[in-house]
Amino acid sequence: MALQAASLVSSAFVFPKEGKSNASFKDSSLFGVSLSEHVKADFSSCALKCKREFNQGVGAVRAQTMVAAAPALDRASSEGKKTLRQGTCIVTGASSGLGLATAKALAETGKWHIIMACRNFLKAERAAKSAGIAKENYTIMHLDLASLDSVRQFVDTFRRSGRPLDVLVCNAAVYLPTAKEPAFTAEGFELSVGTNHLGHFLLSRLLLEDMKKSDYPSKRLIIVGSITGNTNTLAGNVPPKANLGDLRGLSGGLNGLNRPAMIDGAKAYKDSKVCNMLTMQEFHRRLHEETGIAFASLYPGCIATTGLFREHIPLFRLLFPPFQKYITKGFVSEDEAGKRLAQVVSDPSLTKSGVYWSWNKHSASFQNQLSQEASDAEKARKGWEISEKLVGLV
Ligand code: NDP
Ligand code: PMR
Repeated sequence: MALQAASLVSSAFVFPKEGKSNASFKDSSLFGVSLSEHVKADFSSCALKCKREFNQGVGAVRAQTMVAAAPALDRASSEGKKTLRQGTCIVTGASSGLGLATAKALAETGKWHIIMACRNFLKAERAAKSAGIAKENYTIMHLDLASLDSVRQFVDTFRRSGRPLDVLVCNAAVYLPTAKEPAFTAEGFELSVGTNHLGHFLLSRLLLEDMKKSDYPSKRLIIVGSITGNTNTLAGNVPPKANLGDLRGLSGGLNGLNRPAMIDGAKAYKDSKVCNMLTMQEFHRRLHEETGIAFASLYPGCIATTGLFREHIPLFRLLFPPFQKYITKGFVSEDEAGKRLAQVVSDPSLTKSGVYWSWNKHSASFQNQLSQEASDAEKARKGWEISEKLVGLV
């Protein structure tokens, strides 16, 4: 059953015309050039490892204390002026890279309490300490997006903390470009789509109820996208290209048909980013008016030094940062990218809903254009409905 579900998802994000790249995981590639016989990681133990870390995390999570929710606007007694209470922002995958830098940037303002939603509690604690985030400005809660049980448990733990939820940032992701065999989530979904899209889909759908209850004046739900999922860009045209096709794999899969043996790791990542960007827009269409929540996605720039590339071959990790710095000029530091995402969380000028934010070479934000596929309203609707079945919401 689980394996069947896995193939349902992987097949969903495969386009029939690109069948050859779906037949198996491709050789390792460096800047799009195929390289074989390099060191390959064994991903099959990943889901088990996540599960172990999940169990370790639960004890720590139970140690969280209850916090009474304050109204969003306090009347400052002396001047009679209204002041905004500290907001609560959940950031998934805040133990490294963009998520950590965002947590740091938000915490430094003193305006935010960050819930660092992480699969590895100890790593997150060390990361928060070494980033110099003040203790009173963050709480670590265990979340393994590769397990829907863990997602539900996280929501439960968060609710028991008594904090209001003002902003949710769906940031965590895995990228498995060199895998020869597919890896799976606890429920048997392909690991990158399962983690990056389905885990976040369930999380954000459940936490929407909490956000609705918050009285914070500028509530936002942000799902991190990427340029490589957008085929209207040069970066998005580096093979294998993102392509969800007509979602027939997913719908066919629901009936137990259409099960490919393998999927392509890099394509699965890019497809998962398309799903992230489509989900944001579908949220906007269905729920912005009713809830007032601003739904947004973004491409923060190429943060070529993060852990995202940890499974890539060493030569790629060596050359990718200078390639992005000096050739494409798309490079941004983790700090700069963190400030960008922090703007989407709290900048008063970035309140528009349904937007995919990007930054120009002067680091000024602008509303960017998504590719045709990543802005396909019908695909967004269909993907939403299929995803809610897969994660057990309907
Ligand atoms: P990192 O690998 O540094 O960070 C990813 C985070 O996700 C880590 O904290 C990781 O946890 C966490 N994570 C992975 N799997 C799970 C899981 N199952 N449950 C919970 N958390 C998990 O990469 P980046 O900072 O680069 O990536 C952050 C976001 O930015 C992603 O959405 C990525 O797609 C996006 N992005 C990145 C770009 C880049 O150039 N780097 C460009 C465009 C978008 P752990 O620390 O335990 O491994
Ligand atoms: Mg790219 C033109 C600019 C540009 C930008 C902004 C990126 C971003 N890339 C660009 C161009 C190119 N890349 C070109 C011309 C090539 C072929 C030589 C190229 C190759 C390449 C590879 C092999 N690029 C990559 C890879 C990866 O493995 C990364 C990836 O696709 O991860 C999914 C990647 C990326 N390039 C980017 C960005 C932001 C990434 C990684 C992260 C992501 O999309 O989330």
